[in-house]
Amino acid sequence: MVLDRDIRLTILGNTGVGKTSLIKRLKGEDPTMTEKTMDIIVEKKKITLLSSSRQSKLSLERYRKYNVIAVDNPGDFKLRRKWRDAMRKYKTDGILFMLDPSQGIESQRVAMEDSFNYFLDSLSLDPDKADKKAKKKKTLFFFVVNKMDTIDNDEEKAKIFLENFDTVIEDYKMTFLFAKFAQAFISVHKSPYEEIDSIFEKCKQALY
Ligand SMILES: Nc1nc2c(ncn2[C@@H]2O[C@H](COP(=O)(O)OP(=O)(O)O)[C@@H](O)[C@H]2O)c(=O)[nH]1
Ligand SMILES: [Mg+2]
Repeated sequence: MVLDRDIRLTILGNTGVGKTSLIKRLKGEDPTMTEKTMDIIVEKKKITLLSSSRQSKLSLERYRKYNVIAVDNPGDFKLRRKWRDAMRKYKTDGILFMLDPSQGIESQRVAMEDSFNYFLDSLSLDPDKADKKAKKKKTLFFFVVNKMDTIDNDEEKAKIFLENFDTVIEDYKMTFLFAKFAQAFISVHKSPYEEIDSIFEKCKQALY
């Protein structure tokens, strides 16, 4: 009986949006001290999701543990070519794309476009083949607005900020027909553990 399941997530986004901090939080470490990420770093953490512990004692789900394999990436544009290798090597189940409302929109939109292209490249370097694979691929794109504390936790503001990325997200949807899409609004520094955990809960629900 296999009770453990993997959730393989690639964390992408412009530099400084909070990717490394999120992983630290996932691991239960102090997220306020991060160093610049210069290479792909794979972090693994076995977690029992909150939803599992709420299951009845008769349910297998109660005893299931999830191995979250979070692949951290550098955000600098010159290092983004590593994204393709990261996704290919660790066979990502989905992308957790982080956004920061205190940063400029344009550079983050470029990062989002880069993530689209490198994901396709990771499927095949032949563009036509990659498009075909993408059409059938079951995957998850999770857009996480971080640093909600910098906009007074105003979800309306965050939604208006996210609208700047609608056209790119629409392209994702038209290319990855079987993908699931989700969004969340958090502060890696300030959100309670349950809110951070709920991101991984949603990933689980989307993938299993
Ligand atoms: N105010 C605020 N700052 C944050 C939050 N999350 C991360 N940061 C800060 O943003 C900066 C970049 O974080 P880091 O995780 O290294 O970003 P990365 O380049 O995407 O890995 C650091 O100074 C973090 O302390 C947050 O929720 N709120
Ligand atoms: Mg980093």
